Amino acid sequence: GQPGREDGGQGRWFGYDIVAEDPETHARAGVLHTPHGDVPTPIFMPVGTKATVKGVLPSQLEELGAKIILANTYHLSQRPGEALVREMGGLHEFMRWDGPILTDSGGFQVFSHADNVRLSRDGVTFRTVDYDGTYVTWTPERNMQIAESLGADIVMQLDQCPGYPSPRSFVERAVELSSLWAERCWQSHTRADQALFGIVQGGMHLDLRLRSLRHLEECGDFPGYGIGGYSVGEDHETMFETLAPLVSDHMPKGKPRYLMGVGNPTTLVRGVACGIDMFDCVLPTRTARMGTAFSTEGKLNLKNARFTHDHEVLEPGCGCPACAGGFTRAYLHHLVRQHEILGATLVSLHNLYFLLELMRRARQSILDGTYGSFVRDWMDLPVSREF
Ligand code: PRF
Ligand code: ZN
Repeated sequence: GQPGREDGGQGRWFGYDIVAEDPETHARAGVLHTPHGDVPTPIFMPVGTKATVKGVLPSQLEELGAKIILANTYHLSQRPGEALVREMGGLHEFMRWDGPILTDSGGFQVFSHADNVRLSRDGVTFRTVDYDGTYVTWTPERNMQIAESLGADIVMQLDQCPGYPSPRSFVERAVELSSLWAERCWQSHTRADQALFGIVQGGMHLDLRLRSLRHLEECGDFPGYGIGGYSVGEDHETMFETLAPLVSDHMPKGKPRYLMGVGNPTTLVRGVACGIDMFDCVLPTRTARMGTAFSTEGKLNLKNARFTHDHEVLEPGCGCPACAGGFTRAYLHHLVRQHEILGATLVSLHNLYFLLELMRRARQSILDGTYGSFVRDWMDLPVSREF
């Protein structure tokens, strides 16, 4: 059980209010209440895996309008270790970001960063390839302990995310394990100032997705749900075939829905239409470090020689520090080619702003009841064909 969960009144430490529903689509605008402040939804959450959104100051994140950021339990438990973070006053204090933070369990990172991964009903054992190569065993209880030491506002259950394609029996087993772990995370989670989200798995099988959701609803009263196991190699249409009915017909309406690891602008626009409230992805910052900027014209690969003499900013009219500051594509082309740190920072700021602003505009259009035409307008832009 979770102490403090009963308080459903005003001033509660966690809760979700729906403010408006779009008449044409399943989109909703809401407010997520956390101990570190309110989060308007739909929202994009910048990723700060190792307790830093790479190359960007917390004050700059605030300036961009970021309301909540991510960090990762797997990486932080390896370095500097959750004990150190706790000793330093918790994640907010350690990284000097006083807004809401969500930590992912690491259930996903284990499969992408570790090797010799062994699964059992009791948890997961793996070798930490990118750190010291030692073996680590995580039970759901141990994973919750780490999450509680880090002290984020929202924490995710330990889960297993199968790749695509995977045999149905493999996905079924992942649903079983994730359900079992959800229950043990729920039972062992003790921090009253932290919301624990369950995660729906089930690959591209709607019946397995529904089974996963039902298990979660049976094992606890999760204040929100992650939707994992998408954007793992499938194409857009395959993804929306099961995602759309799962979210709009089956997920409980009054709780936030978080589509994990998805940051493609077109998927955000379409996901919001299905009723998704939260997104995160390394895409804006990772592509920025490789010299690629988002724009309504499509992706701009700034390394390309065609930008050598380009006097334009990345996106005319954009309010980000790179564009509003007048930094030209020619200058960014130069910085990126020379591997100058400022190039990565400026393009990261622009790309993050692009997704944050996209979700702000989406939210406004839901409030106006015009989200259907917002989606159609987006799909007419060249950028929608590139992402
Ligand atoms: N599970 C967890 N984190 C994730 C995913 C998942 O399935 C994904 C899949 N797109 C990204 N991040 N715990
Ligand atoms: Zn910009």
